[in-house]
Amino acid sequence: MIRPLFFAFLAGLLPLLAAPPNIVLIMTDDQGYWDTGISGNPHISTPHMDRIAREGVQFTRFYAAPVCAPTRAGVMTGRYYLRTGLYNTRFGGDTLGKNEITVAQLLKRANYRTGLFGKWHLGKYHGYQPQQRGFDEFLGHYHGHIERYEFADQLVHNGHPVKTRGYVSELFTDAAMDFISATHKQTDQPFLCTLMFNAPHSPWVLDTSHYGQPEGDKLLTKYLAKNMPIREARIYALIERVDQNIGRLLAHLKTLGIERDTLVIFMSDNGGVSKFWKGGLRGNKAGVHEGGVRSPFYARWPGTIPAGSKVEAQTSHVDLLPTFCELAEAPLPNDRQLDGKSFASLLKTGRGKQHQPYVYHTWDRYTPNPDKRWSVSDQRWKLIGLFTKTKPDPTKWQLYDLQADPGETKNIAGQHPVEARRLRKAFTDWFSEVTAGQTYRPVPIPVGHDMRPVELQPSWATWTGPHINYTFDGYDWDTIDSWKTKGEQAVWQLEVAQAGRYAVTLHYGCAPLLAGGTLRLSAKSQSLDHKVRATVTAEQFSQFPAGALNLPAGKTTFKATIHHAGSGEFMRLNGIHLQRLPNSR
Ligand SMILES: [Ca+2]
Repeated sequence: MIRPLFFAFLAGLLPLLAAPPNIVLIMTDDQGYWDTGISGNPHISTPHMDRIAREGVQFTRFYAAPVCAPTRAGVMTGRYYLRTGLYNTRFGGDTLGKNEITVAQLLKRANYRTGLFGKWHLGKYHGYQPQQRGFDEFLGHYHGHIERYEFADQLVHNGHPVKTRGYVSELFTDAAMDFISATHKQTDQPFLCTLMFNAPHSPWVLDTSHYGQPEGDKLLTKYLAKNMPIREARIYALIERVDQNIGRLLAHLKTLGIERDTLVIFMSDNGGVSKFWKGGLRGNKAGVHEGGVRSPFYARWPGTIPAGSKVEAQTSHVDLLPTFCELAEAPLPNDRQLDGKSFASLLKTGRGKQHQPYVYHTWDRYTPNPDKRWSVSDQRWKLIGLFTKTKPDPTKWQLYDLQADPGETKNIAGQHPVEARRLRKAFTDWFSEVTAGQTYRPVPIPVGHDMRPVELQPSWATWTGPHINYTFDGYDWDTIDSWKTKGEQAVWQLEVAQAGRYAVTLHYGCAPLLAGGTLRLSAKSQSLDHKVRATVTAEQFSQFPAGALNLPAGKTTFKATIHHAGSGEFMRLNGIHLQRLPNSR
């Protein structure tokens, strides 16, 4: 009798003795809750995403934020984005505050090796880049999206621009697989591998090929044959292209013999943009209805998570950090409020009916606003408010019983005023707390930390004048344009690391007949003038050295002003590069 008892005792200890798992976090970009086969979608084929759910657990009420960067901020910090200084997906507001601590930093302290492959979208300048926020290895892009998916543009490796070839979903997967192999074979460390696909975000580019029919075209042909609009067919094809790569990654873990030591999570970063089949959910990305915020969430850890299980408790992207820290035995930061709560026990048991008492959403591109586009849900009820112009208008609130009506079709706010008031109070209490002390302005651009040029991007500027305009065209391709008259101006806030002389290089296009104006560049009391030159056409951006300015250390305002107007549109300014000159003090 002693022996079985003894072994039972040992078996009971085993989970306690188990080493912290490797963690592979796979995130897609703009994939809807409904864009997988296992969600019931009869049109899309996602066998490997489905397999993660089938061999593990599916969380049916897992919430991201309505848009990209807020979710990523929440995943990285365990805190709602409004606490982190981040408030936008553009205009420099897509920068994670410097005092935030990321899950990668915390897991590194627990001996994890950390990698991020793909989209970051939490800051591009010195001090804000992934390798400076806890990632040992980063290959990917800083911004919300890129333009070229094959021979991808805007990619960087640990702070340095790089050239790559091949299709971007394969490239990021290869990088993740190589990171996993190297960590497994060359170190005795566990790893956190975050694979952040930029697909299926717009501009919905599939592979091209010099030879034969590329894989993306095959998938596109398949989906077009189902009589869906080309936009939807592209999105489905992009998702299946990601799915193929998830298949390669899962096979790689098996080949290395580390499947049972590795937790694999699949999720999206906000609601879906596809509209062809939505499984009865309402809304899309950027909204606060379920379709805007509910994300697929599948997790597999063979031998630990019971296969085929489902968790219906509402959980949030902010729960990932505390969950990972619990699994990694990494202490949580004790000097700040976390919003997330570990769901490690829900993962391990594959069961759970309650987790987060409330999940909150709000999204307004420019200024966080407690009366515009907000929602709060508990396990059963959800209250939504939209676009009140002046003061809160409770008669416009929408209340849904998510258990009876997950499609949010019947507004029952009138029948349940007590629930509506309770939820509104929970939301406003939360909003006041997470926004306390925040200013929501772009951080000043760090300049002069090393000798490399720093680009002052159009989207980080503020601009004034009757004609001047900003054109969003994919971050690195944005311009300040349409300006015409003397005094029209773009302004950047800088934080100069080291006083010195800085070369100023302008990147712009200017139609031949419109050249000849003068741009004045100034910082503090100095300025230099640049006579605008023609390019072949305004959409061709060339580099023009404009001279040098002395910049003092610390905060400085840098201005580009029309000093003499030309004969029409002044220029399309794509960026200004500042480069510290050698031996300058
Ligand atoms: Ca997104």
